[in-house]
Amino acid sequence: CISSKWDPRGALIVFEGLDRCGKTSQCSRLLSSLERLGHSVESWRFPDRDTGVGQMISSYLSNQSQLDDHAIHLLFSANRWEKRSLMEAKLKSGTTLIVDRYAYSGVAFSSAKGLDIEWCKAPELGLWAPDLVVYLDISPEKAAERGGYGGERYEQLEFQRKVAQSYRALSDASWKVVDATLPIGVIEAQLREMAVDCISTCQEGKSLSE
Ligand code: DGP
Ligand code: NA
Ligand code: NA
Repeated sequence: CISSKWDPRGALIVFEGLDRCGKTSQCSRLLSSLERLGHSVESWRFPDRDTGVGQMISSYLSNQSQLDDHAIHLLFSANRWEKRSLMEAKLKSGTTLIVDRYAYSGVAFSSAKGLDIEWCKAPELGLWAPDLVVYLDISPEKAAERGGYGGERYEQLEFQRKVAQSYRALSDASWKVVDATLPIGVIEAQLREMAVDCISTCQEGKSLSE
């Protein structure tokens, strides 16, 4: 724990789910509504494809390069580590971060390939722990029906079924599971309420944890 118990700070709000669950558009809606409410907030996503490591990940995802499953796992993790100190600075300065995918994606996608789950978790240890994890829940079949996948490496029904199983194994009672098949506006309202609650808890001085 690096911050005094009483420091008000921004909240770390993480969104997880299968590809095509609607996370990305819900993150941008949430960003706008929190901004309208006057919160200091930024929207982030992992992988962050703009860094050097992120470019290697992007090339792997678009099948332009091949990498050992362990090696790519460590690159995804490194991509989160390279943003850790900026994340800390933002949170401590009172900015809330809405994050589209985080360490849970790392573990869910790599363990879906058959890598040992404990091995997958190890490089993620020490990243900032989210204050709220929202799982946008959709069946792999329904997700696949949504306007087709973009054609990246993991966007295949069989693999997404395995990812769904991995997420189930990873999730705990603290996760907020939201039905991703509800109307967009209904989901948006649910997420806004969860986020506002979470932000006020952090403003009351919840300490950052690893
Ligand atoms: P996105 O930009 O959210 O569409 O993510 C790109 C793809 O990479 C998507 O299929 C999810 C997957 N992914 C995201 N984070 C990780 C990670 O840390 N490890 C692995 N293996 N896959 C990830
Ligand atoms: Na994707
Ligand atoms: Na996405």
